[in-house]
Formats: sequence, structure tokens, C-alpha cells
Amino acid sequence: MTGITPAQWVQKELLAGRCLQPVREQAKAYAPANIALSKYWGKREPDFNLPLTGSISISLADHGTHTQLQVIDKPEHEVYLNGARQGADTGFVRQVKAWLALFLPASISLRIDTRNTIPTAAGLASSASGYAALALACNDLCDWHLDYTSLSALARLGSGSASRSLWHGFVKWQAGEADNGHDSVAYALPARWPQLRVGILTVSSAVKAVSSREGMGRTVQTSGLFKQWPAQAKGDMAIIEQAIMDHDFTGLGQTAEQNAMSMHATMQAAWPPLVYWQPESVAAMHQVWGLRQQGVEVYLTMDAGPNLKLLFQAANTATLLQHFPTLEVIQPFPANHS
Ligand code: 2P0
Repeated sequence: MTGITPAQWVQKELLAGRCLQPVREQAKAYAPANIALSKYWGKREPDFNLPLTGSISISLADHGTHTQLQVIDKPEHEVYLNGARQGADTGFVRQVKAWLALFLPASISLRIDTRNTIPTAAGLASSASGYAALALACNDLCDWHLDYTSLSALARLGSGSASRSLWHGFVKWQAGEADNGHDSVAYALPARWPQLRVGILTVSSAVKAVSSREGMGRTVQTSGLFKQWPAQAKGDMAIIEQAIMDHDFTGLGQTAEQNAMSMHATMQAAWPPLVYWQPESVAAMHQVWGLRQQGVEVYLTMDAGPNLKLLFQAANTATLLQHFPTLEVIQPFPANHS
């Protein structure tokens, strides 16, 4: 144990010598959502959101979160999500306030306007792009000039997967070893893959009953199958990183799909069991496997929710749209991104 709290670490180390107050009235930032190809599932420490293993993701370009901050003359922060004021007692607002309190004096209040460009129903309008955009906006508001690695650590304190949402393209979050998490940060992998596509298949907009944070904790504590997960996660991550470097789509897709299915197996062996899948999810999985048998190279991955994310290459876009007319096709490497 470090013996220090996340707030102490942020103020005394990460932001040492920097201003802990806004220096301008307003700031705004954008961060993309990300989909893990090799998943983060299980923490070694919950207060600093430190993972048991590393993970690799692909960012979703213009699908993410725009955040606007404004200093207000009010006793409390005001949080808006997609234009709607959020109640002070919601988990979302409590977590955002706790994150701001890591560095901001209680005398400062902000209006936080967060807008997602991904359908909330897809379970993607997650904390990842939200905390990454918030960290970027605070960096500007307080004039910290932090590098993205430091912002990755700060975003992680809001939500683990947010550490990966500072960059576009492929991103690797290394688990790190330090108790205070200074080395548990992400970085961009030096690879572009313009032909790669991610398809969001929203099969159910049912609100999930168990948050990923709670589900992760329950799985670590009660699932017998979780024992094998860290070793598999490490192996999968190495294979996926190599497949990205080699542009080996088969290696990437197969490993990502098996990694996701294995993560879900650990959840299903938890107690009480955790099954994020809905009947429509399973039907869509069979459709994906059927297409693959017909020679269409498409793979699936899933997170802590009922919807599928499909991995395929540009040449198969029309075929996939034929079979999944509602598929939202995302180009992670658009021509205008470097
Ligand atoms: C991931 N997920 O790697 C994995 C796969 C869900 C399944 O990261 O507790 O919201 O805030 O660190 O980041 C979702 O977990 O959890 C997640 P916290 P987070 O994308």
C-alpha cells in the first residue's frame, strides 16, 4: 500500500508545482470512445483503479464525448449529460464530483456539460471518453500543460478504461507495478490500419442492472474461472499487439473474439451469475458465426452489456450492412487523422 490517497498523489506528485484552480472561465475538449480488443477485467487496487493486466483498445474516431467546463458562482457543481441536468444524488454525478475533488478546492464550482456522439443505448457512452475529455478540459481550464501520459493517469482515477481514451487509433494501457499507479498509463501504438472497421450492433437498449465496476469486483471475488484470466489476458494482449503491427486481421479478430468470450465466461461463473447478454445478443452472435462459415471474415467482441461490436475490413462493409441493416460502421482511421 502506498499510504497516500489518490487526491494526495494527484496534488503532491502529478500536479506538483501546478495551479489547482481554474485560470480561465471556460474550457472544452473532446475524447473518443474506445473498444478493448484485449480486455481490462479485474483490478489489483480499487482506489487508484489499477488493473491486474494491461489491455489494448481501438478508439472510435468521432464517436466520443465533448465536454465543456464553465466556472460558475454557485455552491455546487452542475452536471449536464446530453443537455439534461443530472441529479446530485446519481452515481454519475457523485463520481464526477469525487474526481474533481482530487485537485479542485471545494470553493470552486463548475458547470460540466458532457455530450456524447455515440448512442447511449449502445452502452458505449461510457465513462471512458467522458473522463478523458474531462481531464483534457481541466488541463486547459487550469493551464497545467500536462503531457498525455500524465492525463492518462488522471483520467484512470475516474475510470480505468478512460486511461485509453486520450488517443486515436490503437492504444495500449500498461498495467504498471507502482502502488500509486504512476506507471499504470496508456500510450498510442505506432500503427495505422485504414481498412479496419468497427461496427456497433445495438441489439438491446435495456439498461444494464450491474455496472461494469460492480461486475468486475464480483467476478474477481466469486468466479472460479477468473483464476485463469490474468494469464490469458497477458497472452492475448501480446498476440493482439503483434497482429496489429503485422496487419494480421485473422490473428487480431480471432484473439479479440476469444478474449471477449473468455471474459464473459469468467462473469458467468461468478455468483450471483453475471450474464450481460440478452437473447438478441446470442442470436446476433450466431449470425456472425454463420457469416464466417460462409467466408465473410467478421469477428465480434462484447463488453459489460448486451450489444455487439463487429471487427471487419472495409471490403466487407456492404455485405455486413446487408445482413445487419442497423449496423453503425465506424472508421477508426479516417483520412483526416494523422
Ligand atoms: C474494457 N470494460 O477493457 C473492459 C471490458 C468493460 C469490459 O473497462 O471501475 O468502466 O471505472 O475502472 O473502465 C469497463 O470498466 O471500470 C471496462 P472502472 P470501467 O473496456
